[in-house]
Amino acid sequence: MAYRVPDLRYPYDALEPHIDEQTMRLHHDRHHQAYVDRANAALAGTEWEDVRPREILTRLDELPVQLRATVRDNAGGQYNHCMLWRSMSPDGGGEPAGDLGEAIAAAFGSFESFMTELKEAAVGRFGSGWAWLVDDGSRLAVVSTPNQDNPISDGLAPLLGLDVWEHAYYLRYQNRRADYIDAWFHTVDWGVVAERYVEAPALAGSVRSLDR
Ligand code: MN3
Repeated sequence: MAYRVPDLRYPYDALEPHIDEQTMRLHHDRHHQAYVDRANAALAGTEWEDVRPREILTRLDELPVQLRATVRDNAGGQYNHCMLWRSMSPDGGGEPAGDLGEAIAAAFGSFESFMTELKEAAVGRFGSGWAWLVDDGSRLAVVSTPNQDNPISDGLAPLLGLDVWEHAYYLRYQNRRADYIDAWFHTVDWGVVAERYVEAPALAGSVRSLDR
């Protein structure tokens, strides 16, 4: 049951002008595929090859030490990018309503304050990594991670991830990471994020119950 790169649910050019077609092709077909290939090569023939990336990322300490760094980076790359493609949409943007909208307002004061905080975390991430909206089981927060680390390894349920590796934006935005982030907000599918929010308490609880 090797990992695979899922097809996009929209055409490569569907997120224009915010995210350009060439970036989507390279990011999805080449960069994501490379994480999948490296994860599969590392996991093949081990007792971990049928374990889903999400679970592996909560059990990194249990991996054989010679596999750990490679699997952390590349199972992380698989999980993070699968989340990313699903949480973007040509019909994205705006702001969330309902329970998620209320939870964001409760945690950050307003949706605008949340966007500011996520952007600051994303701009402030030195080098390559991600900024995240997470649920710790009781409240929402913004965190950032280096490389392909996912907050789930720290017991936090990831609701939305923003990729700030240069491969995510350099072709169109060059060094203007902040401009890319402003544009990316127009692609966020808040319906998908709201579904994750519904599942998050159980996820955060199950992560905590691993007692790590
Ligand atoms: Mn990426």
